[in-house]
Amino acid sequence: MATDNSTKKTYHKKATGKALETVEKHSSDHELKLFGSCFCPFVQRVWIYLELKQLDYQYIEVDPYEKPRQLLEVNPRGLVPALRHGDWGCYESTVLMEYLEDLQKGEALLPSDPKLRAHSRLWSDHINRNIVPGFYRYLQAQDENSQIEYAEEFKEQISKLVDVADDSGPFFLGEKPTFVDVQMAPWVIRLRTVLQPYRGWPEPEKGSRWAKWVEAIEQNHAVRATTSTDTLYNQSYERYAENRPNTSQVQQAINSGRGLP
Ligand SMILES: N[C@@H](CCC(=O)N[C@@H](CS)C(=O)NCC(=O)O)C(=O)O
Repeated sequence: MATDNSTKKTYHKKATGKALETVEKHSSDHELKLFGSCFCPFVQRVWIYLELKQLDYQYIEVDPYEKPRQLLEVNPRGLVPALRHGDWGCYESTVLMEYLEDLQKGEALLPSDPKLRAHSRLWSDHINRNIVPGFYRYLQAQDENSQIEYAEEFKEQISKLVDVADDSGPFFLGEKPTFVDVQMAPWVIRLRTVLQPYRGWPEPEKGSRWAKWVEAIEQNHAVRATTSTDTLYNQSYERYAENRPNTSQVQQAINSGRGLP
């Protein structure tokens, strides 16, 4: 029997809420261009970075599954985020954050002490290697036993990060958000808007260090300025929650046990 896809939700192609206001503020032509997609957490990292540093830039919404020419010119792999700066371009969210840092404009988001910089890079690597794939593995799991198993693994990877965060916080290194907070923030937003409705992800335990961190991230002005309404994420991630075939390169990498693109 043919499947009825008429009630299925798919990804949004236009930001909503505060993120839309920010898109509109940054629609004029500028030599620094961020090619992004409103639902994408990797894009949101770079977008938060630009907002925290209060840099001038142009935001250009693209559909990464249609792969328009202007995206492919910067990133032949056709993934967002991609950044064009004058006649030069680059991609990969973590690399782009480092590039923006190296411009030495706006507030520094990597600490100046070499040891603290290494600490930040080490835990940023943990987020990319363990937390991000753990999120998708858990969300894409369809049977209950795997969901329980992957929920546990995901929680353990988050706990490792929280255990090495500054004791009083509220952010990873203390009072202000820095590199690691930005690496993590888009997935924190998607815990409440995606994992909670689809997988029953719990609210952080009241009074815990984790609760303090989540609240600080959710309230941060740059995070808010780049966040759409809850419905946008909820609907955009139904594809992952149902593990729908051909959802994305990330989804396929998880299904085949490969590293993320
Ligand atoms: N490792 C990349 C991942 C970027 C990524 O997977 N972006 C998704 C959107 S959230 C994409 O462009 N998908 C297009 C596709 O799957 O073809 C990064 O950190 O920038």
